[in-house]
Amino acid sequence: MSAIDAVELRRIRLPLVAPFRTSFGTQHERDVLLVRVEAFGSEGWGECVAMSQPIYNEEYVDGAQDLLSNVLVPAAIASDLAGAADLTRVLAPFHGNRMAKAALEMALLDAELRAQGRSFADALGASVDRVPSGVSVGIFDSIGDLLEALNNYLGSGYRRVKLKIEPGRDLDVVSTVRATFGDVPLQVDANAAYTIDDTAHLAKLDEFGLLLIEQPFAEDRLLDHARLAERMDTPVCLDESITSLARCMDAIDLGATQIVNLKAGRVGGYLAALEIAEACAARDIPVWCGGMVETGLGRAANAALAAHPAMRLIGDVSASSRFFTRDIVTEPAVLEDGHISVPDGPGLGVEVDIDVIDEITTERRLVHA
Ligand code: NPG
Repeated sequence: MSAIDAVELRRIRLPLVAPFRTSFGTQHERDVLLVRVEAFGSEGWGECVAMSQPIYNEEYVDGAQDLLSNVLVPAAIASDLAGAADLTRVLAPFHGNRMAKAALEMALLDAELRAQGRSFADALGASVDRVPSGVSVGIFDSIGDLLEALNNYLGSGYRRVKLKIEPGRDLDVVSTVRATFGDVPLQVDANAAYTIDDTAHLAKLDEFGLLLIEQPFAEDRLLDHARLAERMDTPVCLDESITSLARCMDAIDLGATQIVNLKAGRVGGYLAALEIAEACAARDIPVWCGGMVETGLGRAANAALAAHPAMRLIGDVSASSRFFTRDIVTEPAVLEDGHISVPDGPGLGVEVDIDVIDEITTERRLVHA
């Protein structure tokens, strides 16, 4: 008998409060694949962080949905799965597609932990009950609009700012933000928009006292990142390049990353993320929790991960209102005193608002055991 009774895949569309622009494109809404499982005698929800198109990494929602429906879910149902932690073994024959795998693992973990009356925070080794919140600010055409947005975020209490940069919108933007907001904790994210030829230009960012520069070069350019790190005082932090524990350890050993942005979806799930967090802590490499514009489900799980003691820098765990007017959970994450609370109820510790989900569902498929 399968540990999984049923899996439901739902596609929803959540409008964003404002367009979110990065060097790889502009998002106006979040197109999310939700996974609901009936397993281990309970129910659990997961969220796939892949984007509509393969512009952040190679995964995309249609692809994840197809793979989950036709390959991953049938394989998991047909397996002798012993628990959520066993999913990695069961899905090991299928290469890559970590965001798709992570979504199923998240739903199974939620179900299993609910059955045990245990929280994600407890399962992930969280050591605090709230985490300081950072905000990621997209690219703006007008510097005035950027400063106004930043002023609002800082006014509402965000503790750290991440600015998206791209060629032509970097030194001036950072310099103006520094001049306007003084020594606010600041970092930049390039989403792979530069090449090694931009090294001298990027090194000019050193004068602004940034916490880090995130992913300046393409995902597979580990050595180029190591070369940049030798030429810059600002710590280099990899995001897209960190796809697994092995890749992360290689990047550290090569000197390609002095700090790690950890995103559960990108590395295959919260359990793989925990392993990486622990390995980084053992090497004294600071880690922080990245964000992928998650719904209230992923936001709850990220808050739990961000509460791990290895998370030494402020992450992109923001209030739901940073991106959405309406969330799919009954108690969306709020910013209080610049912090987000770590849910402590069973599983994810948040409850879905099924009426909202029904209203914004664009596709639905149920796979029975
Ligand atoms: O706060 O959730 C958030 C967004 C943080 O900037 C952020 N995420 O490149 O890290 C990134 C970026 C991203 C968002 C990447 C969505 C991919 C999808």
